[in-house]
Amino acid sequence: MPTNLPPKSMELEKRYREARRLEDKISTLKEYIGSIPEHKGTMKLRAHLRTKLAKLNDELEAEKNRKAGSAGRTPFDIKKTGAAQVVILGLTQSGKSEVLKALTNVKVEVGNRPYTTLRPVVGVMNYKDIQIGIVEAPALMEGASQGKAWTPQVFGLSRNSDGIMLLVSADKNPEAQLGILVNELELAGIYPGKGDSSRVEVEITATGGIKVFCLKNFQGQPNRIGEIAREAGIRNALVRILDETTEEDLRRAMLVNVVHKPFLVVLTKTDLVSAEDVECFKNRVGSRFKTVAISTKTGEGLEDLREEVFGFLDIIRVYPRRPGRLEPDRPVVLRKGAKVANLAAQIHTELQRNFKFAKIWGSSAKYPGEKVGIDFELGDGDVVEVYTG
Ligand SMILES: Nc1nc2c(ncn2[C@@H]2O[C@H](COP(=O)(O)OP(=O)(O)O)[C@@H](O)[C@H]2O)c(=O)[nH]1
Ligand SMILES: [Mg+2]
Repeated sequence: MPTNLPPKSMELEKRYREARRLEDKISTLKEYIGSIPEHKGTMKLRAHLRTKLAKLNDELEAEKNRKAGSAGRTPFDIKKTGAAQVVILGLTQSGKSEVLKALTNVKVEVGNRPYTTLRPVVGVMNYKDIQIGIVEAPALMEGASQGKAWTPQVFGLSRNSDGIMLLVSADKNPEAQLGILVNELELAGIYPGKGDSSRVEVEITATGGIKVFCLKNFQGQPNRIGEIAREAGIRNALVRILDETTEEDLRRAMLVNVVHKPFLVVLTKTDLVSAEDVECFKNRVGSRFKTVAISTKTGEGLEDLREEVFGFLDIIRVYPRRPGRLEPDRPVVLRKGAKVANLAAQIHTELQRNFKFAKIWGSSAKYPGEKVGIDFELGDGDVVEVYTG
């Protein structure tokens, strides 16, 4: 609490601290922020308080949702089913319900009317011994990130998912549809990319100024980092630049809570356009996103789609087998790049603690039953026996 604030701000700060109800906290915090003089010396405090305000608003929203839901839950509180969960996003009539039906055999209403699906609908896709949860989200509308209709919850669903399918119908300017979807997601801080890591991390600290790690990955002017931070109201922070990062990436990371999710673009209703149109779309979009073209009417591309839904999630299935047994157990789903250690930890911490060696069968084994250590990287479909001592 800086001492150079005017008495009015000090008074409001006290009222804010003493407020108990969430609504009161929010209203006094707003007044408090409004009362702080805007100059360089109060920039960090203001930024900090604005973040706090955003968090309180989120809490209030969650509380309201809890009260609104009949059994204390909203239709958007979807429990994860299966090894991973994928969300289907698209404008209305883009074929979302048809795709959900085709992938999961769940019964959903397919309508000629726009906006038939107002709540998320969940289905389960069985694929190669594992189950992947597929959720059809209500249609995304332009301006969605500004909070129209259900859309804040749709973004919540997307943030919590393991991957996002973007559906665009071939007969209605699919590139324009894709542009709207990607733009809306980016405004909501959801970017395409690997699920588990962002390229740049910004950790706000109390003192020490702006410290940068791995500057070599920064593609802009190094002296811009400090300026960008100041523009975002951040004076002290650890900035870790994990991979190639532009000034724009850094600015976003400092301004919004950015997450990265795998995106899969699905061109639907290909039966309504020519093969040329489909090729043209694939050529133009394929370099930016993984793209599959399908028709639920003719069944074209549906098998590819199932494969891609598994493929774009960057997961592998590993089959643990207890030593001495003939048959492996049910597969464990791990992130691509996972090691024997991750498998052992998933099965039982004991296995990891008392690990001696493992034996591997499958594509990543040099020969069947190869003996490997705890840091060995596993591949999809491997059978693994873990030995302890
Ligand atoms: N010709 C054709 N029509 C489709 C296809 N997929 C969906 N439709 C039609 O497009 C309309 C909207 O489909 P729906 O799955 O409800 O879209 P949603 O609003 O995104 O869930 C319906 O009239 C479907 O029959 C397709 O592959 N080919
Ligand atoms: Mg629908």
